[in-house]
Amino acid sequence: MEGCLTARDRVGIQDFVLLDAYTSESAVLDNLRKRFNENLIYTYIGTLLVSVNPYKELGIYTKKQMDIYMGVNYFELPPHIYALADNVYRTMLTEANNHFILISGESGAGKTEASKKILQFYAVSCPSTKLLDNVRDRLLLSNPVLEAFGNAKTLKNDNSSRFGKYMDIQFDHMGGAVGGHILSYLLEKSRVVHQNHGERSFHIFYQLVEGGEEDLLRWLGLERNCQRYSYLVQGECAKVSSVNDKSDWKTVRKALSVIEFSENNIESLFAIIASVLHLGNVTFVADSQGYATLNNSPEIHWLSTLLGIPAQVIQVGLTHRKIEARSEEVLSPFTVDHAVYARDALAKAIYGRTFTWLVNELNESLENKDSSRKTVIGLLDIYGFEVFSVNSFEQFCINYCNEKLQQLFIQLTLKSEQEEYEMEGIEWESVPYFNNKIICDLVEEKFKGIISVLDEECLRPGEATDMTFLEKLEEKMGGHPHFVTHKLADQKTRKTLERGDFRLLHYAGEVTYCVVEIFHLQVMRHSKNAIVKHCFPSTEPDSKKRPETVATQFKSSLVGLTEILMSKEPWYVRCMKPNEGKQPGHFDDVLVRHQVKYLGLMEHLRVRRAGFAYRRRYEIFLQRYKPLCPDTWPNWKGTAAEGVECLIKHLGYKPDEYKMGRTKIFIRHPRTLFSTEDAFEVCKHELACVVLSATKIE
Ligand code: AOV
Ligand code: MG
Repeated sequence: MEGCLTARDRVGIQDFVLLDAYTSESAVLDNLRKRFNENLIYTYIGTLLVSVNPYKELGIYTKKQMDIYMGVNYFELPPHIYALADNVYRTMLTEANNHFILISGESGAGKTEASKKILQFYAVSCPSTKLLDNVRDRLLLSNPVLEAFGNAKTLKNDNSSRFGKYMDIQFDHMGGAVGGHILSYLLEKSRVVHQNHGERSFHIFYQLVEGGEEDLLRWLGLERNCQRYSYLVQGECAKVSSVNDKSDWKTVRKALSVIEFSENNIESLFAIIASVLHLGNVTFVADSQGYATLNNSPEIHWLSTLLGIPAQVIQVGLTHRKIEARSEEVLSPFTVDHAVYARDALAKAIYGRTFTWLVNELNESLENKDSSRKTVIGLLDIYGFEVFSVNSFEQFCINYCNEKLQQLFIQLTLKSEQEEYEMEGIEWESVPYFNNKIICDLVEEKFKGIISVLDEECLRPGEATDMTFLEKLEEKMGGHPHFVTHKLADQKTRKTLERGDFRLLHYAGEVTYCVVEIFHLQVMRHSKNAIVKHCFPSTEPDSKKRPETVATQFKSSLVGLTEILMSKEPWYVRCMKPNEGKQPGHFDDVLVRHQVKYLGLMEHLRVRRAGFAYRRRYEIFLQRYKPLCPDTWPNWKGTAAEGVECLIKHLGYKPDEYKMGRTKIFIRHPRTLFSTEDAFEVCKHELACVVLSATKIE
């Protein structure tokens, strides 16, 4: 009977670490389900926040809620993304160091929403002055702009991020948000020219066509009809019920003004966006020799006007390849197929470079010119793990990126945590876990990994084909437990694999990649395009340098990202999807259980439950809390460890609440530290009063 249930039975527990019964996967799942059914989407594992996408507005992101969570100890209120944001912020201020929040989970799990909630929380809770408010507005408005240009509807998510984003929010020593910096990772450019059924291109195109002012559209030569543009109708779903392109257009337009994009820049930006649409409508016919020719169509006129390039250059550029032979340039005509390919490559290049330019402009606008010391909170919101029926180069990169972040999570939590206990001489029964390093290595290892093989094959143009690439992979990866192809598979698996595929067993599930797609894209990329040169003269890469494949560039950028993250204190939000149908109120046990498994939540919970939530070096702990004990205040004569021992005896810590390591004290529950911290605040206040009255007497 519902009435007989205790509150805990009904709503579950809010931190998996604190209760004894919650160690089995089923119990964790039960708890998540109970809470989800009560609209409680957040649960803690210590300081890690688990979030289950509710797919509906819950009314829990109001200003009132923000006020409630501001400056309150983490575990005193029900779990919330605001509690995490506030905790990170206050830790940053007290310890004066840098932090990052890693938001992970598969496509549609709620990462981007979580990152926006965190940013909004800081916008409201940080100190406010006229200057700071200006920075705040820019930080907030960078989101709709980036989403318009970098997000799109996919089968998994109506607002799917098609680029990786890492954003630093910079704070001054008073906690004011004074600036920001955005790093973007590999935009899925292929979406500009091709979308799978049920998917769209980037939002901005539809926003412009649906919402753009009459004058603007006339100036750009566009009609208010998405169906007119070949690049917008590949997925046959230009309209999405959950997306309002018209009102989003207004938001983006306004955001661009607040961020102080000049009218000139805004005009150029939309001229380029429109030119991509015109480009998509350019068609070719074969002449008597089978070479591509162009009718002098209106598209060429518009391209020439909008990009400021003579029509003649465009016509030649779209139908010929330029070959450099002994300092001479020779034109070689394209076949129709090649011309179509070159046209699409041009559209992708134009869009990709515009996106890079946009991020640079945003960064300029967010830059904090003051050179005084700052601390930062980094927000990492990338594209989530995804599997489609056909998986191409983009999925390969996206899933590799997720693999790397899972590895980082493992290194920073499961691995280093357990190693630290050992190093500190704390008795510890180690918790086994699946280490996905083996899959990262399979992809990225020097000379042996998939990316290496791809590079090697790309350097043999003419000789190498997608099939020689696959054969090389089979040769090098044969027998690897996470790699399989038609040839390598056992009989049962073989039936599920095409000859031109390879399958990776990722930490989050199996994905079958199409070799043709991956290989073709890499090889063709090196063909230079004269029109792009015209549009972006100064950004052409140094032609003397050996060209790098996109995969290698991406690998290097992920190494860079890992370095950035490793230098900061980590916090985690693990997002989960309750069902595949984007439905509110439906909790699919099998799907959630799968995520609990691969996200490593059980292992994390086991380590957390057996371990210690907080640790501090003896010197730091003693320095901060010594006023709480007459024996350690103002100066302690012995070693720091002895001082801490004396101090915590005085504070009445029970033996099972802490352990003394070689260099640090380990505290089991955060609440122990919180009560010490509260006592410290009272003591600080009393000390301040004493000092104040002493100065008054003087
Ligand atoms: P993602 O970032 O994790 O996917 P999003 O953050 O875009 O996923 O979330 C997908 C959709 O789920 C959103 O557009 C909302 O409709 C809904 N949603 C997510 N979080 C919440 C929440 N806390 N409250 C209400 N609705 C929510 V991807 O970018 O595809 O990996 O590449
Ligand atoms: Mg996203």
